[in-house]
Amino acid sequence: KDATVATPYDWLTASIEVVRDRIIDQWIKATKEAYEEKEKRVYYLSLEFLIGRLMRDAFSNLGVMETMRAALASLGVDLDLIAGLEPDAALGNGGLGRLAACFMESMASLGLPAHGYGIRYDYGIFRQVLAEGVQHEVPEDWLAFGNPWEFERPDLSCPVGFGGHVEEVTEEDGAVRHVWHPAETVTAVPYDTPVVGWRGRRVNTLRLWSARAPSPLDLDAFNRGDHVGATAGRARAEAISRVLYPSDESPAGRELRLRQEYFFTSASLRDLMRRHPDPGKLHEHAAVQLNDTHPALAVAELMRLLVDEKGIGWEQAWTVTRETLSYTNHTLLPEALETWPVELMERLLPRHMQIIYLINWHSLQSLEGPRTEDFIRSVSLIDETSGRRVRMGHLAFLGSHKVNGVSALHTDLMRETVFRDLASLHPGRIVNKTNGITFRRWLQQANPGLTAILVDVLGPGILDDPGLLAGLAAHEGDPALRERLRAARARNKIALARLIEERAGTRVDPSAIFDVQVKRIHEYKRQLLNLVETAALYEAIRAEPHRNWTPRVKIMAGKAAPSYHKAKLIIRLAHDLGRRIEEDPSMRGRLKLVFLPNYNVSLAERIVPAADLSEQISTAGMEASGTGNMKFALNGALTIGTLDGANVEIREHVGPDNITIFGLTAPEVAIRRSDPDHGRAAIARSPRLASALHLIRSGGVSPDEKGRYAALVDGLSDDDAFMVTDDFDAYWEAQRGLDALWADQAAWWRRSIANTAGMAWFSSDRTIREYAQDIWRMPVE
Ligand code: 26Q
Repeated sequence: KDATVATPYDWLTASIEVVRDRIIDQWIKATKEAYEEKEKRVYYLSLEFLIGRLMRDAFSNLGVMETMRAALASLGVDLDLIAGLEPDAALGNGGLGRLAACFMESMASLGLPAHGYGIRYDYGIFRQVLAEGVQHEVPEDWLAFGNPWEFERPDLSCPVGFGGHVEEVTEEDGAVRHVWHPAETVTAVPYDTPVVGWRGRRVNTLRLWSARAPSPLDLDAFNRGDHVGATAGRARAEAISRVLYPSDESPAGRELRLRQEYFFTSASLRDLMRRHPDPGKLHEHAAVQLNDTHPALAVAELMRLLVDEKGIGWEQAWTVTRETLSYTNHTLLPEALETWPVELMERLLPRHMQIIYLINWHSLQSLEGPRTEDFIRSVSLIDETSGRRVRMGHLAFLGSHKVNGVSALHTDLMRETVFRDLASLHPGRIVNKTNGITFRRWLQQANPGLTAILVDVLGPGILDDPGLLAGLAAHEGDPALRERLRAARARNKIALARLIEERAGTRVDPSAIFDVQVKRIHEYKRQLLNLVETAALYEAIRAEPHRNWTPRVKIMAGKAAPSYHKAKLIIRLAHDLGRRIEEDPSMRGRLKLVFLPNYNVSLAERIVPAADLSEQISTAGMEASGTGNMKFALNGALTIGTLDGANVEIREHVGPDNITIFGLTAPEVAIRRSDPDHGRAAIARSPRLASALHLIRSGGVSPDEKGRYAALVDGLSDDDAFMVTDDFDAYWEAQRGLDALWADQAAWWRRSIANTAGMAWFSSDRTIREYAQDIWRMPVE
């Protein structure tokens, strides 16, 4: 296009294509080197990659940001403006998907030969639109204007079968071979996206599969005049990669989901096996990491490929499979553990079901000594409690040489709960790999102001070695540094205030505490605890309007799963309570509550650097790790949180005086749960809690529908499974302690500095080094 007719979007595409062409040489080199040197490679299988925007990442990692900025400026184009037009690649729900994206960046930055495998969804996580606090889901058409980052590779397409039957063929030597005759075939077409490491160190590949019908058109049907039927097969096949399932933490047992899981697992395994010609030695050349149970069918599929298609004996195939695969668990919530009805599995994947039975038989066969019925039931691959279902976590566990938790606490709980009996049979299989985040995106790109100060104080080495951040501790009492940090934060807060005005239509005071809770909406994450405390604070300020209240802006954001009614009601409560506060003149300059719509990676990049306080208040024992907690602490926000997930380790690294911990511990939660009356008792003990709940329950924030929150509040007396009531008083006290701390800015900033200084260990580079050493058995610098 000529510059006179080019839109800003065209400039974006052009900028990406210019830089993209420089990536390709490096990219081809990396592919070739790995092939020639026969390096071991790692394959990260994940149904989610929540990468967000790619342009800033690629420009910054290649070191061409300033060159591009200047070049564009000379053409009259503002780089920041066009960067804001790039759509988020939002192919994930939350933490699990974002972790996969951070890992891809770290693997490239560490020079590891790595491939990500997933699905190229036409529609990523839905766009959240709020109408009077009610969430509506709108399709996220991220590919509408094309995607300059991806390369279609039709030459590498791969057929994936479904359904049909299994034939037993007896060979001349009497051996029985199984031949699966699928009733249906779908073609998996790969799309490759380059993943650029820091300083262009290495360019790896994210390969996402798109589903195509092998034959796009049934011409016979068309010629008969059946114009709809002629493309029906195509619609069915292509539905597989149409849309990401938006339920985080609670598997909706839908057939299409199982089809997605098998589709990408099968295509990925077959694709990677092409690269390693000797299947009997696959484990020496390939490490395959399963991101949760979503690709757990890899266990059965790899066995099928080795035994049925490559003719390898069962025992050897089982060794190769186990030595190749490893599995990361991300949750212990019982309702989130994936299981599939045997009947569905038999219909969709008949050969895999046979293999699963065989694996189970071998596993149960090898049990030694007398075992109780309960023990056998608990280690079986088949759950028989309500209909017969395949336990995908158990399948992934048995088929892996290492199974990891994502924080120290979560790993301990894995050993004690879901996998207790399996772990006793396979000691040493469960290991801990605490999550991390890429500092390139979450510090350097998201917070250039803070980064510049860190470079100035600690030297440019911090860009390459986060360990040097520890040097900041020596400056914790330096008033000049504190002032620079405060000014940088103030600029980020002003920018966020502007965004809040644009998107939520309300003005916030950048000099107030920015108190932030942003994450998926879930009962265990306890946004409700935050809202009840906000209601209590509202009442306290009303009761004593002339006291010197510390000004606070509570900022919340997050999506609710479309069918999760309670989560949607919590969003609505945030909206209603926020409005009530807004309408009350006595709250002005004291309290504000805003809920920002459509939380995503790009919004997180603007919120995190502007936060003073980070809310990490899940019911102890329920948040596997959390990674938002790390992003905030790295950027100098103080944390108020429970002893849950990675909060426990954050406390160890930043020091217990520099984090505000409150509430029941995981073992205390377990004990308290056994008292059926704990909720009612906690409310009776706390007049402040009772009053705040009454305000909400009686229509105090919803005068147009007084009963709107009745069931939500009553649930807290009857069955407060998430300990909102039990932790309320401790949370309130912790918050008031932070109010007092804010008044002593020197003390606040000493803590903030200690946070940034102590967070180096949470770099995903550290996490990936640990995976490489202990799980993948690959060399890394
Ligand atoms: C499963 C089956 C069917 C449909 C959907 C799902 C599904 C989808 C997404 C189940 C779970 C998820 C996502 C889980 C998740 O994000 N877990 C988070 O993982 C982070 C990275 O380890 C942790 O930090 C968080 O604590 C954990 O909640």
